[in-house]
Formats: sequence, C-alpha cells, structure tokens
Amino acid sequence: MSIRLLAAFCLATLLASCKLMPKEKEEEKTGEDKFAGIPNRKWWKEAVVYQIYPRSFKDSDGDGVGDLKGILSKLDYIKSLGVDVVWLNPIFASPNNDNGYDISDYEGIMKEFGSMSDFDALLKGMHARGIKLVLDLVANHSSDEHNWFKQSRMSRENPYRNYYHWWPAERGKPAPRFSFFDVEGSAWKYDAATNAYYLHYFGRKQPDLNWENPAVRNEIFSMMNFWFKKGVDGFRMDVIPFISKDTSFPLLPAQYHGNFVSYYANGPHLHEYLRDMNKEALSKYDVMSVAEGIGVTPATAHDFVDADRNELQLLYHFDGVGLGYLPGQFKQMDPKGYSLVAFKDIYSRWDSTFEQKGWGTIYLGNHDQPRMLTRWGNDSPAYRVASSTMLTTFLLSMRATPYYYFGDELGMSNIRFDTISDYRDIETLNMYQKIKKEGGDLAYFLNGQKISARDNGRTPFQWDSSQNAGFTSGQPWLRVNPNYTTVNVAAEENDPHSILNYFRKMVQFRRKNPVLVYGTYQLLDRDNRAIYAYSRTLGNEQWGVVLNFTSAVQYYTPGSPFKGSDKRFVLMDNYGIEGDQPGGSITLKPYEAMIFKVVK
Ligand code: TEU
Repeated sequence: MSIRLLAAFCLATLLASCKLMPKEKEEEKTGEDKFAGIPNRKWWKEAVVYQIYPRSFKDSDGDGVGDLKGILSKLDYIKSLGVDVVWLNPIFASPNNDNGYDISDYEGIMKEFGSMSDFDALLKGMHARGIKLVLDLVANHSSDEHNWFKQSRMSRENPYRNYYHWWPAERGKPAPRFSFFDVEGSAWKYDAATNAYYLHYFGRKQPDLNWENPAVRNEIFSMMNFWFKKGVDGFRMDVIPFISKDTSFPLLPAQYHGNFVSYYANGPHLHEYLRDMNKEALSKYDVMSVAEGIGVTPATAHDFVDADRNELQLLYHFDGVGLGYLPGQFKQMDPKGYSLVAFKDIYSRWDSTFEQKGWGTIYLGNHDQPRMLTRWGNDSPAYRVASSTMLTTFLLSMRATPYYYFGDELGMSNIRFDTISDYRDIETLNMYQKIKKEGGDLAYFLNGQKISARDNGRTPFQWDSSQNAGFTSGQPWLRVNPNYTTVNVAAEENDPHSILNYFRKMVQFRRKNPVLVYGTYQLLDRDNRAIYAYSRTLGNEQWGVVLNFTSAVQYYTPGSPFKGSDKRFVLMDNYGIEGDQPGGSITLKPYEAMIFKVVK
C-alpha cells in the first residue's frame, strides 16, 4: 500500500469513527439521561424479573429433573432476554413433597439440583452477565424431615420442641384450622410419639415454624445472611404474611369462617418480625425483598413495603390471579370466563395504592398458576401469538416491577391432563383424594383442573423440537406439552415476529423509556368490555396504551387526555404497525396491542 493510500485509509477510518463515536455515545446517553433526575429511583423498580422453575428449565444429567448445571448452560439465553433479575423457586435440600417448598436443610442444595459448587458457579455466571439472583425464602414452614422437626417431635422436653406449634392432646382437640394441602382439610395432625397435634397450614410434611420463638427467628435471619454473604441479591418470601400466629389458637371469630387466609395473614407480631428481619439481615445489603402477599389488601399493603416502615420493598397481590373462579375450595373456573372490567379495576386499584408511596409488582402467571396465555389470552393456534404478545405488552407497560414467568416468552400453554395419574402436584393430588373420600364429582373436578391446576404452569421448558423438547435426555418428571414441536426456542429464535423476539423488544423498550417505568397511570374508558386502555405520563411525555382483549376486530377512539382527531405516532405494536398514523378511530385486530403518542 502506498503512503498516500495508507494516509487516505487512515483519514477515512478516523472520519468514520468520528462520525460513529459521538452518535453511539449520544444514544447511550439518551437512555440514561431520560432517567436522570427521577426521584426515588431503585434498581428493583426498574428491573424485569424472570422467574425460573428450576425443576423444569434444563436437565443436565438425564435424570428427568432440571438442575443448576442446566440453568448454567443456558445463561446466555437468559441474558439474551434482557432481563435484570432471575428468581429461582426453592433450590434447597428437600424431600420434594411440595417441589422444594418443604425444606430439610436451608443451607444445602437439593440433591437433584446439584451441589453448592454448582450454585456458586451459577451465581458467578449470572453476576458476570450483569444478572441478579433472587432466591425463595420458605420460612413459614419447613419439611418434617428437617432436623429441627425430627428433634421437636421426639419429646416434649426436646430443645427444639418450641420450634414448631404443638397442641397437647390432653387439652382436647384444638380449634379448627384450615390446611391448603390436606386430604382432610385440617391443619392439625396428631402425632402419637408425644400425644400432641402439630400445625401445618400446607401439607402434613410441611409443619409451621414457631416464629414466636426468638431462636427460630435467629435461625432464619442467620440463614438469610449466609446466602447474602455469598452474594445473593434478594429473596422472594413464601407466604410471609402467615408467619406470626396467635399461639393460644382461639376459635376463629365468625368473620373469618370460610376466609382463613385473611386471618392467617394478620398475625399479631407479623410486622415486628419483619422489622427485625430487616434490621438483622436485609438492611445490611443492597438486596431486594418481595413478599408473596397472600391475604394482603390495598389497605394493609403499605405496612409491608413503605420505605419508612423498614420492612420489605415489594409484594405481589393475589387479587388478579384470583379473578374468575367459582366460590368453593376446588379451584373451578367460571365457564363464563372473567370480566375485563373487573380485571381493569383490580390493576387500577393496585396502581393507585402505590401512587404516592411504596411500589407495586405485576404478574399474570407463576408456578402456582395456569399458563398466562391460556388463562388470560387465547391459546388456539390462530390467536396464540397475538394474545401472548398483547399480554406481554400489558405486563411491561404498567407502573410496577414485572415478574415474567419462564416459558411465557415462548407462548407456552396449559397441557390439560386427562387423568389424575399425569399430575404430580400435591395440591391437585390431595384435592382429588379429598373429593373422592367425600363422594364428590371427580370428572367435574378433573375437567376444572385442565384450566386451573398448577402443573399446567410447571411442564418442562421447550427448547427445540427434539425429543422431550430438548429439556432432558431421560424421562421428564412431568410430561412435556405436545405442542413443543412448534412452540420452542429454536423455532422462535430466528423468527422476527415470534413471541420470544417481541418479549425481547418490549424489555428493551421499557428499559429505554422511563415513562413506562415511572410515569403516572390513568385508566381510560373503564366500562369498555373489550379494550383495556390507559395513559402513562411523565413530564411532557404522554403515551397511550390500547389493548384488545378479544378475538374480534375492535374500533377505539381515544378519549381524553388524547383527542380522537390527533395524529398518532405508533411506538410499539404487536402486529408490527409503526410510525405516523392518521387520527380518528383506531381499528384493532384480534388481541392487538398498541402504544402510541400524539403528534403535535
Ligand atoms: O403458595 C402460597 C399459597 O397459599 C398457595 O396455596 C397458593 O394459594 C396456591 O398454590 C394456589 O393454588 C406458596 C408457594 O408459591 C407454593 O408453591 C407452595 O405450595 C406454598 O406456598 C407452600 O409453601
């Protein structure tokens, strides 16, 4: 190369980099700048949380059960989603009566999931990719195979006796308490060894810990510190509102008959214990805490999450996922479906709950729920993509930290088992036994479970179209949804219009636009039974979100604060519409979701 040519080449390179550099920098800055100056910013308010059910994500050793090495092998996939935080369901040592929600050693790893060094490698791998890790704190109860309980049941004098709630049988039968997972429905189980009953709000193998005993609280706080010292970034707290109990176990006042949850969630010393937990563990680290807010109402929520309470930071309510069930214990959905107006009211009420203080969360599915697509959208082939992406638009455009359940980014749907032998979940299996004993209608029950059973949301993750969806080389612990041949990561990866790529796009979109995170929310056109519309406003920025919740074409003319005649600029749309659009009525295709701003 001649000197002249070389010089020209260098100049050209320099110019190109001059041209590129500032632009790139400018773009970077714009994203950050938009957030600058916003008061009370916190990373956990801006985060998108991705929930992984480890048992079903990826099996590395062919035993049919997902494991930590499996997750480790898929960290680049998780990173590619753009999520900030991963919440793992319990990974601690457990006999798995309730898939890890029955812990036998809080500082050990479940054998099927791997070892502590696998855990350390996983945490390191996540942090290296800028992803935070949140674990599940299951501290209302342990497993009956925990050493504490083994000791506790040995004798009334054992030093661990008061780690649990015992009722001596010579005092007669204790006042009734309801159990979620008991074939008899009773939360008291007689134990002959010491002639006493122990309390278990959940399964018989899940005895409730006695938080009234300071030794128990210290054990839990020191266990939390053990994980924080390892670098864990927070805890999701299983049924945490239930930890404090009136240990005189009185007869329940009439207002709680048939409404045990609200009684369980209002224990006398609950907030004292949460403040202690904050002082002894949470406050020492920059970590997040989220209460599974069962039994929590807008009126009681602030006590858990307001900054000046020094307790927790977030909670997730049960109002949304409770919608559309018939009364009764066996989780039968109303065949008429759910009312969109009621749905809007719930999410609007929870938004306004945290308008001035505190911060909300939002989710439409998790390991205790049927699949989001089946429950709130439409999983028929014609509407799978549109309704999944519409629901994703909703979750990622509300003012609350979104909890996104693994597999929803693919549009995984309910498996709808035909027989009881396909189920693995303690909840379904026990309800079945209970109904059988009581001579109830088992066919009706099983039919209902096709929609509501928890196993619908727990089937193995669908990686590709190979055997068992690429989840395991062995026999999967729970059947794989047969739709894996078309609904899987590999198929969606390279399709620009896939549910997966839409999720990624929405995550980036939220990240770059503080109006979606911090902007105020206003419900529009409340009584519209087909469309959920709202505005999000931050400073001069005012955006409209319009979601068609039906399989029919809908027409919508934006009302105040937007004017129907205003020209619109479409920022995001799950049918790919973008840019300038004329004013007037919007025609929304089935399950169309649109985010727009008005062109001045
Ligand atoms: O769930 C809390 C709870 O109360 C559940 O019974 C929930 O209402 C039910 O699953 C809905 O069908 C937590 C965990 O998320 C769940 O997986 C555990 O089984 C339960 O606690 C016991 O630890």
